[in-house]
Amino acid sequence: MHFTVITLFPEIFTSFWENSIIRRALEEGHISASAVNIRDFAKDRHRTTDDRPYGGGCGMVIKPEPLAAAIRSVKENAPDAKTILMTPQGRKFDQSVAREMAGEKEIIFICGRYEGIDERICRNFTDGELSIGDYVLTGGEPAVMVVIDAVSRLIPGVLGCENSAENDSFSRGLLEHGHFTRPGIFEGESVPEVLLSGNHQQIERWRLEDSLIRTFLKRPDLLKTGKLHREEVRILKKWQDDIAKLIAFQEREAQS
Ligand code: 4FN
Repeated sequence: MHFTVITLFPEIFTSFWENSIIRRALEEGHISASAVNIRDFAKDRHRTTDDRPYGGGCGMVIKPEPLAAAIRSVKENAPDAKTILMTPQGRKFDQSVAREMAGEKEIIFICGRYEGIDERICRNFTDGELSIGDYVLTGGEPAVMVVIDAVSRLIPGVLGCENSAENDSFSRGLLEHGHFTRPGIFEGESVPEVLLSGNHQQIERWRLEDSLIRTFLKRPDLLKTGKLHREEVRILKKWQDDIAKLIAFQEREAQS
């Protein structure tokens, strides 16, 4: 997979490329990535990349000519690349979008700054618009990092098998169970006993229950979209029975 980011601030990405998983993926050749400076494609004496908006108002807009030149230049070496504009107006990014994108060969991301980019670029130079969520950002760069991080780890070979993308519970639509490491007792709180038992079947069972209950309590919306395994539905049923028994007991108490 090759990622190209078109931005006014390519320096923002230098430490990102050098970081952990992305860095190893780059070194091992699973992905390649580059940041392209829009300013390098501004041909006037001052290398202007932005201008005042037609119709007035405050703020600046990224000019179309240098941005178009940057996109064309990148596409010369990547004619089949998908060009994605990062914008709050885009399709909402999530794990299923990440999975779709991991199947692409080359992706070009365009980051906005200031008030945004000229509308004619949005219309004629991009294949899609993508948003990481509903909040105000000062630029699309952090959004691109989110997307590249999430997509890269889905590319075969990028993760070791110890934390392969298939295995983690979020890829199954559940939150992660609690994690514990040494010491066994920390400031008076001990690790759940089952995790010390060495009984792997019971440990897996505890982790699944913990994942399920966390998801139910913190993010019940996640349980409405993903399909649960039979075992998971059984666990929910067990809780339902336990709660029903508690309620029945309390109602009997109230009567007597
Ligand atoms: N943001 C909203 C409404 C109006 C404007 C913004 C906003 C950066 C260039 C876009 C934001 C959020 C998620 C890119 C937000 C994203 C951006 C993203 C982004 C500078 C113009 C801007 C959604 C709060 C109603 C600034 C909300 N994912 N404008 O943030 O690029 O990718």
